[in-house]
Amino acid sequence: MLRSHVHPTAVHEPRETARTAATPGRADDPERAEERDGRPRAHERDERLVQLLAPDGTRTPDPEYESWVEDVDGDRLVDLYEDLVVVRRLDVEATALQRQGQIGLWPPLLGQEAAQVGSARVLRRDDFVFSSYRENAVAYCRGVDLTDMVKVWRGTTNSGWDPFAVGMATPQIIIGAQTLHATGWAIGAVKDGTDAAAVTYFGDGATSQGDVNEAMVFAASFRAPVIFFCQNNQWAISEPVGLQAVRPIADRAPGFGIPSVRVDGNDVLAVMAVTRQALDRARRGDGPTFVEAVTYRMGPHTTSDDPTRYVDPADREAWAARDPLLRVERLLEREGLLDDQVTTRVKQAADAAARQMRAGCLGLTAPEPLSLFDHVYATPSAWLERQRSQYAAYLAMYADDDAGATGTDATTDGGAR
Ligand SMILES: Cc1ncc(C[n+]2csc(CCOP(=O)(O)OP(=O)(O)O)c2C)c(N)n1
Ligand SMILES: [Mg+2]
Repeated sequence: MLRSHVHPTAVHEPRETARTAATPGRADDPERAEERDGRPRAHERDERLVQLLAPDGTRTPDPEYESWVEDVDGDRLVDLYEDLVVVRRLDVEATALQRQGQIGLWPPLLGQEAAQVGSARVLRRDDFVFSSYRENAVAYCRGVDLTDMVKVWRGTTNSGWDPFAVGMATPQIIIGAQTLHATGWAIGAVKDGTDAAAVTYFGDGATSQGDVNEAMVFAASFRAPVIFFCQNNQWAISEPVGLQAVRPIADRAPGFGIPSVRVDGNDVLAVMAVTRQALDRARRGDGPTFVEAVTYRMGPHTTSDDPTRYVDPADREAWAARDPLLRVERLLEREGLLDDQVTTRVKQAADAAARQMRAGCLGLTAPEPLSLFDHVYATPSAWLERQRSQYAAYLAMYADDDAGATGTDATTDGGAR
């Protein structure tokens, strides 16, 4: 299913070659075939996706990819299910914290849990993740502290956590910039003589950003061990993917000399399989891989967005039927692995995580506002000092107003559109 193999001459083969070679048993692209505006939409073509688990919880045979997850036994499936439930619960809790004015903004991941958990759970500790703002399930899998996850959104820190402690850089708001960091890190990993890989997460919209394209040029040239993991959630805020991509997004990578694969992003097993294959290539020295995980953002872009203004409810409903969590639940039911005990334990784990996140968030204390200037440069600069005193004068105007002076008011939009 890889759109091109490592062999450089294969990379430039016309796309039709890969299409006619589609393996039987692959699921059809889950998106709807109707056209609304007459434009050909990339995701409405006769494209195939790697799928191992159908929405009804039955397994989809796939000789090429099922071997990559043959070690996933019943216990591992239950663990994956727990991950999916916990990250969804955390997402709900963080959204509630924003609605209650405790954090300024939250970018929900509802619908994208399998894409994130499936890819993150197959990484090694010494691999390194460079993500956007939406990969909170990846952060959870990497072991990011739950309070650290919301800190930056509460405005009590400039940056959430120590990247080296968890092998994951803090979330990038500048669309696509993290892909450059990942490529640079991966080139460095080779120079260090390790077989660790970088994984960079970004959205469908980001693929039109210069940074992502530049990162792919360098990754291909240096055969950098980096996985470009694109979550095509169909939207870049309110812009549908079809507006910027007249061909599937995965088709872009072979033009750079990077093999790519489209996977059902709502299928945790298929995502694990393609990520493992890509990691294997990276570790063997065969360079980068581009993964397009076809999924759907079931919620708003952020808590500042109102998707009812641009999302067709029928689309949302169609995707709800392909819910990544439900299909694992159905698989577990089919295989007799989901009894009351498991359900209760998983629910308790999710509730406990949510409580922990909430308590941690509410316990965060606001930093002294002028400390913002402390870590900008190692040595003082007149320019920065001038800004500091201007800000001090500004704060003095609100000396009687606790919220304004201490920066604890998190009710404003964080501005991360
Ligand atoms: C360089 C840059 N341009 C524009 C923005 C504003 N912006 C924030 S999110 C977003 C859409 C990104 O869409 P996509 O890459 O599909 O990721 P998703 O939010 O769907 O996960 C835009 C344009 C930004 N943060 N950075
Ligand atoms: Mg998107």
